[in-house]
Amino acid sequence: MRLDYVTIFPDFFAPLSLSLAGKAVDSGLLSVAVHDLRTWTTDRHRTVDDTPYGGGAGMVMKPEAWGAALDAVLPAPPARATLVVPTPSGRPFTQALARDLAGREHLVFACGRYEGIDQRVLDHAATRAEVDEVVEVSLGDYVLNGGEVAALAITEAVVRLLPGFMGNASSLVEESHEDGLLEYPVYTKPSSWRGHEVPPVLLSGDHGRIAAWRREQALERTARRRPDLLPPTATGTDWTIVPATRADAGELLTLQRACWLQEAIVNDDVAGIPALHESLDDVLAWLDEWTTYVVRVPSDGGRLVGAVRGRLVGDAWDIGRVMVAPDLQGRGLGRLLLEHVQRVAPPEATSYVLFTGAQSHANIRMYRKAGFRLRPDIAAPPLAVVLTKTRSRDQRIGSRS
Ligand code: JD8
Repeated sequence: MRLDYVTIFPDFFAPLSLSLAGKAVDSGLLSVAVHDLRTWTTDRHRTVDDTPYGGGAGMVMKPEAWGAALDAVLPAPPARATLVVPTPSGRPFTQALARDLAGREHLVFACGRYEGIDQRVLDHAATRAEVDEVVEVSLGDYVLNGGEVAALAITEAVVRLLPGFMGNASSLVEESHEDGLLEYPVYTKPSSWRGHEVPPVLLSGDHGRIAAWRREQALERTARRRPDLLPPTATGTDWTIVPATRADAGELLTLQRACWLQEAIVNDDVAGIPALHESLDDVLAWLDEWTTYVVRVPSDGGRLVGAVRGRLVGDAWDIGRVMVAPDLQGRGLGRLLLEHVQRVAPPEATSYVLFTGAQSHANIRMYRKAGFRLRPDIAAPPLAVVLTKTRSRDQRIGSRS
């Protein structure tokens, strides 16, 4: 693979020779060249920027030097290169894009500064025979001062995927974002450190249990930190679980009234159901007290179709307000919400507790299927029943990470 960088700060790429790319160059896997854009300026001040047409703050990078630089750096047809342009307005850089770029022969990074590069440079590049694609890409939703840092990060993510580069290719498979989940927590010797123990399952030698535990940890961590990464359920509906915000309060109030009207009918009890008597302020108030998640359907205008909340009471994770829009019930969303709220419980929680209407047989079935058991020995609100579930020690340890 060939990598070219065009920048007004060539020294920014000195680390390339040090890092992994350096080794790849030594092993002939990679050829790298860094080019100073000012090489292609024609005035004695080596000017690369000017004021923006249409006014506004800052300066814009002029097209002439860029055009000349790309003339020189792009390969001669029929060879082609991919022009990679880091920009905050680019498509998100992902592992999938890294894999895609790693499959290409030649990448040319155009590293902008100031307010950015005159758009005509990119529009013109897209028409050139020696350019197979102009990839405008963003490293993330924050603002940097230029494209160099992004180019370095993209380089590392791409080069390490090159065949024959990573010592043991197998380790590439198990990584975050490779299987769509975040990584499970990792441990090494000593098994006890400053009063912190390694999860016993990892010392068990039982590879089946270890694999299951790691999968559970990856799911739990992803659910807590990146619910947006979680795969849609088997029903294929693009449900996305996200932390609730105060902006959700109105829709939450509407949904809970719809859901608990059903409960009131099957349990023949309107007066005794708090969810039916709450105001918007009540919902806003409990949103501050409870850890709450909502489900929205992007393909349905982001409609709020489900929710669940949890809070720690003593050492029990108190689960409540499991809501599914009436028209979407029976498709597994309730189970998904129940799994999610269990995963995000803090390590202090040694058990889960919830209650539902004594006549809410569908709910009770779902909870029992999820491992909860009825607790007639625990006092329940009028016309309701309590169910609890013990939490495994490994689940608790894992939720620390
Ligand atoms: C390229 C100029 C600075 C950006 C005015 C600050 C990527 N994830 C990312 N955040 N920022 C960049 C990025 C920023 C750049 C350039 C990439 C070229 N700037 C500009 C617009 C607002 N200044 C990036 N990838």
